[in-house]
Amino acid sequence: MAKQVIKVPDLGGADQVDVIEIAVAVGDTVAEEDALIVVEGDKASMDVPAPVAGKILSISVKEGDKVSEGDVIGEMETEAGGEVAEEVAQEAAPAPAEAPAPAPVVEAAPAPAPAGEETEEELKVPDLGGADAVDVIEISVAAGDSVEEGDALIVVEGDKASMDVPSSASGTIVSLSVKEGDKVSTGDVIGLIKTVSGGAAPAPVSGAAAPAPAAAPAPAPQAPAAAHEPSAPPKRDPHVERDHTPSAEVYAGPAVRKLARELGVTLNKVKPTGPRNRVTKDDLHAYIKEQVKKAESGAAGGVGGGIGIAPMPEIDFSQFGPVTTEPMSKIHKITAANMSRNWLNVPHVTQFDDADITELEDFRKAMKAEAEKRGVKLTPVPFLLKAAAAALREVPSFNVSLHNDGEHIVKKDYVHIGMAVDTPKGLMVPVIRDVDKKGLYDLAEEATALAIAARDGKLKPRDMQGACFTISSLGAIGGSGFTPIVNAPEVGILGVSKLSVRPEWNGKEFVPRKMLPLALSYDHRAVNGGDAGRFLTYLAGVLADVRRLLL
Ligand code: CAO
Repeated sequence: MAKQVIKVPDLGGADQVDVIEIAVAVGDTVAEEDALIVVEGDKASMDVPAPVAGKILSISVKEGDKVSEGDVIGEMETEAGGEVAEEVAQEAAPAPAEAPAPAPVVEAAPAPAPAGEETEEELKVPDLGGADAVDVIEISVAAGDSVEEGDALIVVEGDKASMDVPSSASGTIVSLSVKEGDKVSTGDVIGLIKTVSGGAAPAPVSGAAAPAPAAAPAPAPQAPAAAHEPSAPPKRDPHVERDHTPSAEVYAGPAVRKLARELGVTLNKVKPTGPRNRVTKDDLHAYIKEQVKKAESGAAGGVGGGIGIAPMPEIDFSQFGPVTTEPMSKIHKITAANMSRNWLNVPHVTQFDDADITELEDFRKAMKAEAEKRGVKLTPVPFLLKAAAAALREVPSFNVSLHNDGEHIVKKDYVHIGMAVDTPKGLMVPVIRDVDKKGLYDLAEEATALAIAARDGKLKPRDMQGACFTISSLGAIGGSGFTPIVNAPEVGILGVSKLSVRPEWNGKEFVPRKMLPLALSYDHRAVNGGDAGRFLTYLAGVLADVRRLLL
């Protein structure tokens, strides 16, 4: 048994790469080539494999650290002698000066074009660090795209690493010769790029792979793809099949990792569908879509879990006393979803006022007998409907809906008003059409019929559609005020509470008056406070003197 110091091997010229994953723990037994850590540079991520089999004694790096070639990763207990760490460095290090230089892809370079002249040149796969026939797993550009030198063209993947293949020049992509799923090797043509010459020859892709002028000296021996840190896996044969566990749990290319970081997604939560359980960009998009959907349904009807909203904890209420759990009615569930949606989407403001309905009540009582003869119950509700209709005509900015495109307002030239009805199955809001054109008796009759239909469960969907505004009257039940929730896409709702007789100052003395508490909630995106003030003042004025309806 010997203790071995494990060091970061040659990173293909890359320096200060991020440790994005620690794939082992102290005490783990690993086979030679098992991933110890995963590092990521600007263009590629790669596993750093164990140089020998053994047991992890210590780990000197952690996620987020930056490492370079030769940095100590940790220590291993191995069967072998003490030379292993050195061997790794030898094996992975750049070829010594006297060693044969890596065979460069030498091609005749185009003669330097005069400044400003457009030329087309081939984009080729650079030195892949000995890898051959690697998979094209992503095409990052399309014909017509403008790219800068160094921008990723495609992402390729071998057995041990994935890497971006960067553009060797700045220009416009003319065509692509590869597609996802193809296999490419060093020197294969990726496509054509149109460049505008500044008078100098295009920059080489890399010392080893870029076309070099025929007359130019052979590039100095160096690690593969040094210009594209760390685009090549270590020289240790990266194509030997080996177990990726546990790093395989999050197996993704650098572009996907980058996107995941930008979106704040933890990659191991994403279901991989790519080859060898690779997380693809599509997987990431599917995950985000799913999360958004979840968040929306949480916001719409669930009990929390919307974007940025902590979900409600699950509580076992039986620990506090006896409970029974019953299913919610369909109406209750729909109401809950709508309320959440409206509460979260609509910036609410609620304005309050009291309408002096002393005279209205006198008139209503005076007309009660006549109404009954007609088979109609004259409550305050028909008066409220009529007054709201008049206010909607008077202040038309309340008779609108916000268009879904966020850029238009839909103005309505009809006045349909919803009336909240409390039913044993839940809240229902039937709609009375053309309220502005109907008389009080008709409204009273229709309101009663709709309330009965709602309580009997006989409303049809159409009976509950098309309202411009809603009235929610809790007057018969009680309470001195409440803040109703706007029933979007309407932009206003009137909450009516129980009238009370109060001493009001008439300029000379306090006199008893019947005051009706009103609360007007409105969507502040559609309606401004001034209009809301005018609307409620006008409505209260109509209720205070119903003769105004005649004007
Ligand atoms: N103050 C004092 N008394 C009032 C009143 C008020 N604001 N509004 C109504 N009343 C009186 C009525 O005059 C009637 O008394 P009389 O029989 O002596 O005339 C009594 O209360 C009962 O009225 P009603 O309920 O039969 O009829 P209505 O027209 O007042 O209301 C309806 C109809 C459908 C609006 C009502 O029955 C209802 O369901 N209200 C609940 C609405 C609701 O749930 N809103 C909350 C929505 S958000 O959760």
